Amino acid sequence: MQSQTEDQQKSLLSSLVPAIDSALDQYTRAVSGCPERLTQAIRYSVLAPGKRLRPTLVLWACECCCDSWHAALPAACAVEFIHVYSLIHDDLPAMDDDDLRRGQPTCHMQFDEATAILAGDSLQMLAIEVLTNDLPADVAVQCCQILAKFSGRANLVGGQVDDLTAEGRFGTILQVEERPMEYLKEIHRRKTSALIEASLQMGGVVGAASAGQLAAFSSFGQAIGLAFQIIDDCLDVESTPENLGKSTRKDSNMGKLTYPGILGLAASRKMANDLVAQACDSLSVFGPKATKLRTLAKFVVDRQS
Ligand code: GRG
Repeated sequence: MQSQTEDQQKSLLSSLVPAIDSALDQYTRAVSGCPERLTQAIRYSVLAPGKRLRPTLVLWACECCCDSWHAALPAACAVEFIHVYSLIHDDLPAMDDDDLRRGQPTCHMQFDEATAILAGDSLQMLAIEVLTNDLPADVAVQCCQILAKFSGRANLVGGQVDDLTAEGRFGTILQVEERPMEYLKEIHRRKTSALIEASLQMGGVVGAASAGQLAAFSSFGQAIGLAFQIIDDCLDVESTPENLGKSTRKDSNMGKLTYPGILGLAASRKMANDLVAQACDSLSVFGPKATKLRTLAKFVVDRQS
């Protein structure tokens, strides 16, 4: 991995994007009964240039277990649909109130609030539809269970509620001042790491992973998820909207709880690097088969956008 140049690393990381984008395009085409405006809003947000990090994790986790990623493409798209729904809803005025996402106006700015809410709603159901239509029944059930758990009230949505609570949105801020690091870690475990862990679990399930392999994916997902969020916090301070395709310095300007806010930039980046090293160690059960996942983990801390 160390001998790879940055260009080789980037081309490996984007190697599955054309296959993922083509499947996302197929799954979001107009269907009878879906109003044209809704199809447009869904496709506007889904097909915008995202990094496709989560679908790539699904596919490589599957490949680690059964030497091929193709069977996991429906699961990869399902995770991306949930991710995009969460971005659309997070950008709404009632949540983070953002007007730029993936380098283009957010869904509610391009269309309107009601359409953005409904596009997000549709994407949740599209994820379930794709899993149950295009995977063998037993695998589909397990993938639905994983996705429901990690994107539901105790994880993605719960993490979002606690994040809003930490902003003081609902009145009293509980426990944040006494234990800011613990509170922050717990928010990000649910808001960011959960969907990353779900991606690896779903890829593993499609690839018929053993219990030990699934446990290794969980440790890896939790560690890179936290590292990903720490770097996201750092980039919010260090980067520009042109580079990130979304607004910057919003968190620090709002006095939001962030890793660089608590630890400073250098210590935050060190923490992220330590987490990535720990994540890579947790994949030892796969040996060289996990080289691509290890490369992706390194990208999480090296990324500039
Ligand atoms: C609305 C239920 C609900 C949850 C919202 C997605 C989210 C939770 C909040 C957005 C802000 C944020 C800091 C999320 C953490 C996860 C994250 C960094 C998302 C962005 O993921 P990328 O960088 O995005 O992979 P792309 O556009 O590349 O797919």
